[in-house]
Amino acid sequence: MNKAVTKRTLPAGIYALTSEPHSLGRSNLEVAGEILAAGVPILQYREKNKKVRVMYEECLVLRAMTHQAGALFIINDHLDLALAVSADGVHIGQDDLPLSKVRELVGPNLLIGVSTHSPAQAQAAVKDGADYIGVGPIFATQTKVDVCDPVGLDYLDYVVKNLEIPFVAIGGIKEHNLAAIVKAGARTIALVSEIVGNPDIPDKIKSLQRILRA
Ligand code: 3NM
Repeated sequence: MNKAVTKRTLPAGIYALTSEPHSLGRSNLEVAGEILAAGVPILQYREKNKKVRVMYEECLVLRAMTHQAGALFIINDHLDLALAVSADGVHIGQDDLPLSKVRELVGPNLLIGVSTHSPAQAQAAVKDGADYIGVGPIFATQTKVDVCDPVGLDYLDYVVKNLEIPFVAIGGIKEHNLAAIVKAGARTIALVSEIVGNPDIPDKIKSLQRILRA
């Protein structure tokens, strides 16, 4: 695990996710290189349609790159991959293996993040020992195909006011609505298409960081 980050914390700032289908023809490695060079503290590898061997090869390289950059490296869904490349964490959804089983399999040191879409799901994730939760989709998104309707700022507000667990706001977050998310109390903010789908990733990240700092 990244030495600067202890378990049960999540760095503030941008939480970037890969998505090669949205990356304008660029590879995950190329996109990740630009994201990490811009100082993004968390990178999640999220690919839905690649063969496991291909993902493994990519994640080996991304693990080395994130180490070099001092960023957290989290893998979506695949706990075998997370273990195989010594990622910092694994991120699971509501339809994946139960959190208690994932914890049993990965041990105490891997961060486990859980996507949640309602107060009941958030409470369950806290009770079952998640290290952080995803809170979303705040706004409509085309990036995740099987996701529920947007939960809006109300659910974010619930988490901010009622739960101690670290969380990341996600879903339809763009430069134009980022300030509203920050104002609502989010410190760590996940964006997929707004970053990987931009022709000028360094410039886009600079603009996002400016809003986060303001
Ligand atoms: N998880 P974009 S929404 C991966 O609500 C993911 O749990 C979500 O993509 C959730 O930033 C989402 O392009 C996709 O809208 C976010």
